[in-house]
Amino acid sequence: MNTTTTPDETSFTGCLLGLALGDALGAPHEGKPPGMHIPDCSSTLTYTDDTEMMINLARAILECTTLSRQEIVRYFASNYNPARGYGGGTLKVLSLVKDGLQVDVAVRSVFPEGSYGNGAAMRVAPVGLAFYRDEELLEHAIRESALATHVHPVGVDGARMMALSVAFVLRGRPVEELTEYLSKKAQTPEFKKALDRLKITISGNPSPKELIEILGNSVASDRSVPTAIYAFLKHGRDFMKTISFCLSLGGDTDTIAAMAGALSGCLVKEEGLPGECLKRLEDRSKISSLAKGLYLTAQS
Ligand code: F2R
Ligand code: MG
Ligand code: MG
Repeated sequence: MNTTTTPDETSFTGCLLGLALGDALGAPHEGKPPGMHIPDCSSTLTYTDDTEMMINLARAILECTTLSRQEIVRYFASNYNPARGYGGGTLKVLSLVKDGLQVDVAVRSVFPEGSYGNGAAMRVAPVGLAFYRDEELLEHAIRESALATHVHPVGVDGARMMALSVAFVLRGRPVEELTEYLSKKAQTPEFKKALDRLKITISGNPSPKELIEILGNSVASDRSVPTAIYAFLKHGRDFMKTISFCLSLGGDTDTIAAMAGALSGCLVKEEGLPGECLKRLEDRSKISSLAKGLYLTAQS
């Protein structure tokens, strides 16, 4: 894979802390209509399912000798708090696996064709970090991490778009080339079309309402991952501007802000994240330690 620069540890911590901050700041506004939703760092920033799953995935990467969907779902199912606002399909998959059902059966129990929700994409950043140097390992890990809960091709492709974006930013590739790169990598017609729309939209200045119509703000992977990438491309060099923009769109604010926050955090590094908000982030030091572990894994 074409590596232009060697990232340092603070790109890794910036990425995972950026994801958790985006999730926690977006959570109070999830499901609201578009509007002026101001990120509030004045009290404890509590994360939701997006970050809980990211933490479990990072732990699986660091602790498993062979990274498989069976191992990954075991981490998800044994360490989840249903009160963190999980998607209904994912919640059911995790409870079935916890009760002993095989993962490949459980993942088709709610939606026979699998979930196209953004659950596999919102948590996948640790995969992009750990395997950014090796395309084959990266693709394998993306697939196994997605198939632990999401087997619909659109759910899997959303995770691919996010993890490939993290790896792209980490390798120091020019951000302006990201959409073209992803267009070549997209595997489903849904994502190919969404990326075509993104390419056209990025050069304009649509209102939040227009942007939602074009790219979406819902829990569907192809209607939220491109939106997060748009937010990153427009505002990613300023972390809080990126998050404020995501919140202004309404809809799946925690998840769109988590995905855009991971990309922005990777680019601006930990020092580019707002210190006052970081201080109040739940499990900050645990997330930081996981990111440092992934940094060591990526170098080995
Ligand atoms: N679930 C939520 N938010 C609602 C509750 C939050 C509230 N604040 C609270 O505290 O309770 N957010 C989280 O869910 C999203 C990620 O979802 P995931 O993991 O992909 O779940 P799921 O259930 O697989 O998919 C989500 C929905 O998409 C629709 N869907 C998916 N595949 C489908 C298919 N094949 N056919 C029809 N519909 C399908 C369903 O409506 C699923 O429930 C994130 O926003 C996270 O923050
Ligand atoms: Mg959530
Ligand atoms: Mg959400």
